Amino acid sequence: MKKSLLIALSAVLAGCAETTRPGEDSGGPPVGTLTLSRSEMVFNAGGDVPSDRRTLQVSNTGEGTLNVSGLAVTGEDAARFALPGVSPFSLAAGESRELAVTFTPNSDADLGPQNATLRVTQGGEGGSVQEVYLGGLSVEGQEGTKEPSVQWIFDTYGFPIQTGDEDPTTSALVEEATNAPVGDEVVAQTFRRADPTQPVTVEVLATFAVPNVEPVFEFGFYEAGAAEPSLQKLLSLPIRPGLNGQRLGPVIVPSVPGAEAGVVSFNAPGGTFGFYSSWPTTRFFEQRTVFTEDARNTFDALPHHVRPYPLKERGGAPVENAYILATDESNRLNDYNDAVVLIRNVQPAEAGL
Ligand SMILES: [Ca+2]
Ligand SMILES: [Ca+2]
Ligand SMILES: [Ca+2]
Repeated sequence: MKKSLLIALSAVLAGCAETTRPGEDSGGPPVGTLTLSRSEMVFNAGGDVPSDRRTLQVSNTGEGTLNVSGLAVTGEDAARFALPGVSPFSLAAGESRELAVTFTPNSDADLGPQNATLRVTQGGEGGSVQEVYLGGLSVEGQEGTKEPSVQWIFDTYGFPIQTGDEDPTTSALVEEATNAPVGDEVVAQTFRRADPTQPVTVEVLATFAVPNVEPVFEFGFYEAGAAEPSLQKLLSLPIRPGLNGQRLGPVIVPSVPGAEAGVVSFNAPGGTFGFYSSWPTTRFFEQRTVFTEDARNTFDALPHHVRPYPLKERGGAPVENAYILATDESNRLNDYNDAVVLIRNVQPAEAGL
């Protein structure tokens, strides 16, 4: 009785294994599916931070065993990136593993953006490969003129956008303060939602600001037109971990529900709106708020403190309805690297007040 039950069960199991599912080779056992948590990773190091370490999650979202047979960094600056202590490994169905990836610039000799590619190979010889873009920014140090230029920040992400900086090796975007657009910048001080059925998303690409006052900054939107704008906070940027206020891809604390992987979504108002950042530091100024609308930046006679750049993909193609806002929170250094924020699903509404 028991024996026949076992045989019957074995037959059922064998039947399952032999079932062909859509997308699988007929007749083979179920295979693992390699899923990576990100397709790009950015790093910055230099000054007080000799090396930067970030994590990549590797998951097996298939139904069989996943064999990760190769992890290789290739490209011109491959030697700056490493996966310490990692060798080929297997994951059972549904398992995942965090991999540490490090960026360690060589010396002051290679300041600036450095790029490589992480290739993750699944299976045996001729197995499928997935790639992760690696961008590392080697900085001279922290704060003041040791910070990187916005051009180097864009270059590290691989975005082929010209900021208009005549010398990307120095932190200042413009040598002389000006209200005029520079480089690929466009005139856009207020915005509308582009696709009204989709949310607007906000992602902090970088911040190089005063790093030791909590929070480094807050960021949000407001409906345009009111004399006293009602500020709607979307996120704040904590001073930790590490020097989070001097960082590419910093950690954020969302103020609204529905944030995923550092991207905050919100349902923008039907009319026009602007974006703001608030800076609590009293070291150089008193708790200032900086607006995309020049006319609201009454702290400066030259009030153009947010420069919008249309996003371009790594291959050079423009990305519709996506803009990077480069903000300068003071009128000391003209660096515009204090908050570099990517906004998607917006269109410029008007040139300004
Ligand atoms: Ca410069
Ligand atoms: Ca600044
Ligand atoms: Ca700065």
